[in-house]
Amino acid sequence: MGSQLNKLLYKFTKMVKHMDMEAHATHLDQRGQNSDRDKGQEKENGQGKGQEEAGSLRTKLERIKRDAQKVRELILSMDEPFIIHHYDADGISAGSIVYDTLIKAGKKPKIEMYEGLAEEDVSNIAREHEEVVIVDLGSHVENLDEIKSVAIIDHHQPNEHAKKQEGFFNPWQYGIDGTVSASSSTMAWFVFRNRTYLSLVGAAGDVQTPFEGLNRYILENNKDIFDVRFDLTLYGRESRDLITFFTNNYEYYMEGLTGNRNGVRSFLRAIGISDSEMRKSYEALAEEKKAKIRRELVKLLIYTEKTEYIENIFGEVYTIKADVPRKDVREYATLLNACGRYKLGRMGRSIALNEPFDEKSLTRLLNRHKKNVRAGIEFAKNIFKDTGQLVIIDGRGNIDYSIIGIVCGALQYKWPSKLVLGLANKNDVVKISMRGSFERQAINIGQLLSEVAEEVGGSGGGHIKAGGAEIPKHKVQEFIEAVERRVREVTEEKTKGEAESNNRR
Ligand SMILES: [Mn+2]
Repeated sequence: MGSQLNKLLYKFTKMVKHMDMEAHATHLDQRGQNSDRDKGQEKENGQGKGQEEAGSLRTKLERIKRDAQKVRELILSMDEPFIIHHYDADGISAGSIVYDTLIKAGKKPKIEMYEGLAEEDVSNIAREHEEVVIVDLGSHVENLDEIKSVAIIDHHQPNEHAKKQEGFFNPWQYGIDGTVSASSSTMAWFVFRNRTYLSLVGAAGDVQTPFEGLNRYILENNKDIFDVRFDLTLYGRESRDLITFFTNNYEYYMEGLTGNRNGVRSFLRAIGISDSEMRKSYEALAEEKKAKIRRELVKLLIYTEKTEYIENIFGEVYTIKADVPRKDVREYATLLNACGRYKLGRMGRSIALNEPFDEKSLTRLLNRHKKNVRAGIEFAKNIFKDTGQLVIIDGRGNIDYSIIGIVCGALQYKWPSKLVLGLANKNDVVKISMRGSFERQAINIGQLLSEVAEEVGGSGGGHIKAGGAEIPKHKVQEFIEAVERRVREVTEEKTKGEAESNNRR
């Protein structure tokens, strides 16, 4: 055990030293070259990971660029297009790329934000508008042909009807996975090559970091716009004070720090961070202090035997070089998501397009959001039910569906070996959110939700550690039982597998 600890310490000290060197490199290009070297020759085809796709992406890119040109021509041939975009950061970013391009081209576009697009919405739109651009929506409806002239820029898995539309542009057409490698903003960028910074803000909003595929292509080919470096990936490097930055990191539970302001304060004090520095953001600190924090965090994680977190809390971070409201692409996306969540499409687009906006009303909005989340968390703490495999937070009628996922995520650290499942009412369906941690890695939450939701006549999806679904109201009990059954199966298989490998030893 002792020698293993030394090995780990050696490995991570080297890693952190490398980071320090990188941070000290004054020449920006040098950083670029480092990351190019790591990526080998894959720069051109935009493939950071997933080597198997590498060769073909170059040919795919040719087709993508050609089709992007066609969609561009179609949209620019419209006189008064009606743009519809989804209500999250990706939808707002992609919609803003399209809107801004059309304004610059002297058109008179109208634009509106939608929470979802049902077939009756399409019919209504078709009655009032002949020229329509649908962004980050529209790949699943069956009646797009009711609209006289329509372009669809999206990354959701499309149905056959959508694929047949002339102005349809979607990464799945090229065999590219739209859940991880390209967002709607990515696709909108390929169409218009305008407002480049928004392409990856949208992708970050859809949790597509670390960037690969088409996102990587944009990153590697726009070094004047984006900066990549290796650093702490915890959320809030730019907008949170140091204490909040570590206290509110619920993604990776750190002994003595997560959820513990006093713990964080004494940790920071012990490593030589002054009280006034604690009030600053991580990004605002002097380089040597940041390096100190990184080194001490690594030590802490080694001593608390959470070494598996080290590779997760350090990674690529992406910033925008221009003067924008948030430099970090994830934090920029958070601003847009907040606007979307509170139905402030116009404000979201203003922020996306870097127009002057009312900073005060944004602060008010963010505070209102924080207050809602805090109230949701307090409520959840009192009513959660622990069923053994799952912790269920039934927020129906009490927690808004737009924050149920955040509430589950914020509390998940309390039950590191369980899955947290949240419920909230959303119009005439029930919204499900699920969060889980590393101990549950055998379960892919996105996949689980997608399968079980379908079984009960709903739909769902997501990522390994987080996912969501929408199911019919009367199917909640059936859904929960099916999830528990599935979790039990996987856990039993895993335990069996471990027992077998122990026997072999
Ligand atoms: Mn999207």
